[in-house]
Amino acid sequence: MSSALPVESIKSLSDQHPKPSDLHFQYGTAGFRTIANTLDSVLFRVGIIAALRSKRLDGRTIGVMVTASHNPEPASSYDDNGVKLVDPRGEMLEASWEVHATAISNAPTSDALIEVLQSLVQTAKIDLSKPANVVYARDTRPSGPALVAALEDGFKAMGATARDAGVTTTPILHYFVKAINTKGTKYSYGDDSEEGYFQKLSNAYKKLVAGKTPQPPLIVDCANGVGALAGENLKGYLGDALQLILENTSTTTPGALNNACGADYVKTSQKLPPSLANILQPGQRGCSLDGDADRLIYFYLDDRGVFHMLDGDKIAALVAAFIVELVKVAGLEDQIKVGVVQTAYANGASTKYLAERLPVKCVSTGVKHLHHAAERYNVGVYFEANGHGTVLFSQPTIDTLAEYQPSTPAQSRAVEHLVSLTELINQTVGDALSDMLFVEVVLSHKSYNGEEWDSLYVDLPNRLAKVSVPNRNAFKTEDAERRLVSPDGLQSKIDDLVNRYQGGRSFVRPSGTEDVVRVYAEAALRAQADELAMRVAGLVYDEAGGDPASRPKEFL
Ligand code: G16
Repeated sequence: MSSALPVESIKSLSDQHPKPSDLHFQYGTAGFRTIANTLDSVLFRVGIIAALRSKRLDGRTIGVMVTASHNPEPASSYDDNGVKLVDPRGEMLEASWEVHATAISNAPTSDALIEVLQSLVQTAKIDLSKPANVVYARDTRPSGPALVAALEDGFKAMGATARDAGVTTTPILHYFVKAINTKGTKYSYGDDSEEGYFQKLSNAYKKLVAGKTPQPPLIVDCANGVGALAGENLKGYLGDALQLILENTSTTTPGALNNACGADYVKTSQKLPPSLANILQPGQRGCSLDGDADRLIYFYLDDRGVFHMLDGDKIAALVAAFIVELVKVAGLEDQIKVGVVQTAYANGASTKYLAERLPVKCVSTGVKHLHHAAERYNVGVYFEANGHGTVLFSQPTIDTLAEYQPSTPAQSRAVEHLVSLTELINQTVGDALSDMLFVEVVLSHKSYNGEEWDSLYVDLPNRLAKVSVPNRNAFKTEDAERRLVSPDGLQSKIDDLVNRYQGGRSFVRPSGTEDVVRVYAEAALRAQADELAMRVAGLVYDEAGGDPASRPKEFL
């Protein structure tokens, strides 16, 4: 193996993937994400970055996922796509490499690219004689295959050994990365195949619900995305243990992905996907995945047919309380401390409910922030209100569970359940299918229907809005994104508005995945939450210097 960069092969392939001169790329909250037909050079370069990252980590396998998750896929050339890198334990790319990825993606020419790469090799002390191993996958977007071809050219340029995991969900790709890197060790995460993943989840689920009355069938809105394929697979492994009714499974219909369906639609519009209107019956549970199946939102219709949403906050409350109870029954309260991590989007009522029972921490939006904060607890439960989340069991906690000698049958059952939960939960990243099974386990143990789960606490009415602005980077935040530091003076105007609403709370932050600024507001009454959101959005619009002619009417 050569110990120098393969300059000629990088150059000649890079010339086939030129960077558009007028664009600036940024590795953000969810990797690179923008209009698909501008991403060719980015994908090629991500192939190179993945290979270098693997070499830097002694040849450990790095993951690459091509997806734009919940973003729309209009049937036009303006559909979004994206790509993100996964580090060896299945977690998001280390922050310092996000900066390298951004610099590499913006080198204007092939020669400039070589220069940036050379400098990275030096500063990051990369031993180029090490092997490079990568595993990659994509979601169902039509733009995926061409982008994957560019990515493969990046691997080829570096001589990396790359395994194609095909079309699969983001969480399955994360699972693969961890499974490959722990293979044959005492920390083996599971077999590095889809079969291994589905077996692991379904076996754990079956153990956890053994002896319980089977749950009524569950309607699953697959967002017309890759979750439909994984859901179909999972159904087969679950057999009679849980009946899944998969809806919105049109993975090949142009423009159908995330369109009026999926977790983001349900969370943002607070409505049932119209496609489920004649399917979901009063009293029945349903849930929505997003386009790459890493988010989950539940819902139900009450007796009067009124829609109720059970979002990431409600999931956190349900599962955290269940884990705390198991730890207590097991007699491990003193050794295993459970904590919860949320973001500013968490409903104020959920934070109050959780904080009365557990330590709760608020961090900035973005899985990496939540994941790292959750790692500080023995058992860290993290969920974003948008339905992205998971539970992390620290290695010492897993060891404690393995070594513990229960003294009663009840203790022993509780420990067995906790061990099964460590198998059921995809601890690498939020996983809609794994989370869905976890929720079903808790509902089954507690004999809760949707309404009983919902009654754990009452959500404060809230509203999300987004505002298109000429430059979202002009918006800078502090205090876990709860306050703006720029544009100058805007936060005090928001404070003045918020003070006029009973139970009012609102914040503004630039999105990391879309070219917009997001606005969140909550208040004691629904009409007030809506009004506050619209008024704050109006302030944002004015402050950002948007064209008055395009000022949205409802903001006036
Ligand atoms: C990604 C991130 C999430 C984040 C979401 C929206 O989700 O992984 O942590 O909440 O984007 O981020 P923003 O408000 O900055 O656009 P996904 O499901 O799109 O990968």
